Amino acid sequence: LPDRRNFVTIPAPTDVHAAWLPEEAFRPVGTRRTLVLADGLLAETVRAEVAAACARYGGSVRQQAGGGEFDLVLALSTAEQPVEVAPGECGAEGFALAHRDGVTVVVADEPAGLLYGLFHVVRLGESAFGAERPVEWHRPATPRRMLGHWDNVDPHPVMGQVERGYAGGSIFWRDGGPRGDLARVRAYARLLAACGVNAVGVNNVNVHATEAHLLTDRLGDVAAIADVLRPYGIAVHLSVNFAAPIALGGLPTADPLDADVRTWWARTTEQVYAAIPDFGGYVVKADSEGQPGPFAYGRTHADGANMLADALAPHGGVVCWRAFVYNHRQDWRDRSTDRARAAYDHFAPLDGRFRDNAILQVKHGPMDFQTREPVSPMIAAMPSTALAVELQVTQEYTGQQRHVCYLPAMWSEVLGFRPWGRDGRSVADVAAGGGLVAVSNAGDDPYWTGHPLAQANLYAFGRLAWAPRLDPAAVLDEWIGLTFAAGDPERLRGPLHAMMDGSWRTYERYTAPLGVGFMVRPGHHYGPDVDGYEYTPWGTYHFADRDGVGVDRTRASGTGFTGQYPEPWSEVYESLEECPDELLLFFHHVPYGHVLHDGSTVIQHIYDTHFQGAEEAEQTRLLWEKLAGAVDPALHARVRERLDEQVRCAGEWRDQVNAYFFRKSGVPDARGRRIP
Ligand code: GCW
Repeated sequence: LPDRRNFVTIPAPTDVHAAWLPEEAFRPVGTRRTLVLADGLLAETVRAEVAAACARYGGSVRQQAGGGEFDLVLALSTAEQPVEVAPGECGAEGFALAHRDGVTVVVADEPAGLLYGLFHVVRLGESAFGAERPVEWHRPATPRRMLGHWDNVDPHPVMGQVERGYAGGSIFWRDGGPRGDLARVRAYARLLAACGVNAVGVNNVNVHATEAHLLTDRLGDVAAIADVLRPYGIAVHLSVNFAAPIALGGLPTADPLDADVRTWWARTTEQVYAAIPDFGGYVVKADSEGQPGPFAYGRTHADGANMLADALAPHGGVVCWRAFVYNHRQDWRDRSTDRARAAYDHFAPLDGRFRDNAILQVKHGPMDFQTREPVSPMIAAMPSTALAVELQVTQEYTGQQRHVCYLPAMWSEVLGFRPWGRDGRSVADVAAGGGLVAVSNAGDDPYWTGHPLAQANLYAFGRLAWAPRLDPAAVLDEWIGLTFAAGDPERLRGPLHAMMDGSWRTYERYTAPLGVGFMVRPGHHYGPDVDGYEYTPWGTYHFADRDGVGVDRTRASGTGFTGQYPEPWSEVYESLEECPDELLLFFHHVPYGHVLHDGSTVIQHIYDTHFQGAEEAEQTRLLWEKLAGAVDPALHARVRERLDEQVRCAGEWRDQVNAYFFRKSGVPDARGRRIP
C-alpha cells in the first residue's frame, strides 16, 4: 500500500457532533496503561486512538512489553500474550477479549481485529476493567458490512447533492467536485469503524454524467477519500455506469460479450487498482429506473455482472450487482403485472450463473424499503449465488429524519426471518455469504443525520451487520451510553427507550396500513397522499374501492407472487386465515369488514391505529420536553423542532388516511371519534 500515514495529523472537525465517539467515552481507556503489540497501518490507528485518549486523561501507551505493568493489552495472536489464543482463531477481523489477573486483553490475528477490539473496550467502558472475564470471541457475521451513499458530485436538478438525503449535503462532494473536507471524512471513518462497518460506496447508484468520470479521469478524488478511510479498515467502492465504455471509452457499444468492451473494463479496472490497491469493487444499478444495462444488448444480468467480476477478479475485487430491476413504466390498468414479482422473475432463473466475486444485492423487501414489507422471496431463490441484503438507513419512507423511527426493530425481524421455515436458515445466515449493505443516512449536517436520534440507526446498522442477533434495545443502550457519556446517560435511558424502542411501530400505525405500503406524496415521498401513486406507472397500488382494499398476490386469484416463496410461507401468505395481519393488504384484497386475528375489522383497525399512532407521536414529544436540561440545549432544540413536525405530520397522516377510508367505505368509527 502507498505510505500515506499522515492521517493522524488531520485535526478533528470542530463543527460536527461527536456522535457515539465523544472524548468522554475514551476516559476508561485514557486513564489506563496500555500496551499495543502489533505493527502495520491499523495498529498505528489503534495506538494513535489510545495515545489521544491518554493525552487527555493521563494514561500511557507503550509498544513493548517488559519493565512495567499494564491494564490493557492489545496484541496480535502471534505475539506473546497473557491469554493463549492460537493464531487463526480470530479470523481476518475478529478478536478475543478477556480480563484476567487485573489485565484486560484483546487478541486478534490481524490489526483490524485489534481496532474492533479497542472500540469494543470503549463501548464496555469501565466494565471492561472490572471483574474477571473468561475469553469471549467476537467475529463478524459477514465479511462485507457496507454503507452506500447516494451522493452526487454534481447536484442533481431534482434530487440535489444527495438523493434521498435528509442530512444536508454530501460528506464527500459539493458543487461538482470533492468537498475537500478530509477531517470530516476521517471523523466519519472513525464512527463507522467503531460500529463495525468496513466498506463504503462513495457515489449514487444512479450514476449521472459527471459521476461516471470518477472511474477514470476523476479517480484521484476517489483515491483521496480511500486514503482517509484506509486507516480505519474501510474499503472504498464505486458505483459505475454500465454504459461507461461508450461514454468514457468512446466505444460504439457496452455489450458485455464484446471483446473490446471487456478489454476496456479490464484496463480501466487495472488503473483503478494502481491508484487504490485495496479498492473494494463496483456497485451497479443496471436496467433499473432508467439506468443502462445488459438488456439493451439482449444479454442477461449474469452476462453483465460476470463481465465486471472478471475485470475485478485479478485484483481481489467484487461487483455488487443490484437486483432492484422492475418495469417503472407499467400501465396501472394492467392488473397482471406485479412489481413485487420482478426481481425474482428476472434473477431466479440465473442462479448458479454468477461468478464467485459477483454479489447480487437484494433489497430486503420485494418492493422498495417500505415501512412494512414481507422479506423478499429472492433471498431464498438463489442458493448458488452470493447474496447481499440491502437495508435503507436513510429514512426515505420512514419519516425522512424528521420523525423518530428507530429502524433496528424492523431490521432485526428481517434478519431473523427464516424463509424456509423454523428449521431453515435465516436471512442473516444467507447474508453472511454476501454481505449486509445499507444506504447511509449521514450528510454534512452538524449532527451527521439531521435528526440527532437518527444517529442511532446508523450506529445500529453497523452493529447488526457485525452481529445480527443483537437485541435492538441493547444496541440502543450502547448508543445511549456512548453518545451521552459526557452527561448523565442513566437519566436518559428510560425516556429514550420509551421514545425509540417502539417508534417504528408507531410510525407504521399512522401511515399506510397493514403492509399495503406507499400512500406517500409522489416524488419526494414525504407525508400522506393516499392515491398519490394509484394511477401512475410505478407499480405501487392499493386498489381501494368502496368495498375493500389491498393487492391480491395469491396464486388462486391474484398475481401469483405468493408462489415465489418456499414452503411454509407460500402457503401462509396464500391463506387469508394464516397471513399475518401486518402483511394482510400486501397479499390480499379484502372487504373493509374482514375480521383480523385480534377480532377487529380492517376498517376499524385503520381508524384505531391511526388515532393511536398520532397520539404516540405526541407522547414522544412530551417525553422529550421533560429532558430539557438533561442534554445539550442545541441538541435538545433540534430534536424538539423535529418532534413538532412529526406531531403535525402524524396528525395529517391520521386525518387523510382515516378520511379517505371513511369516504370510500361509509363505515363510521365504532368509537365515534371525529374523522374530518
Ligand atoms: O426507492 C427508490 C428511490 C430512488 C433510488 C432507488 C434505488 C437511487 O426512490 O431514489 O435510487 O430506490 O434503490 O435505486
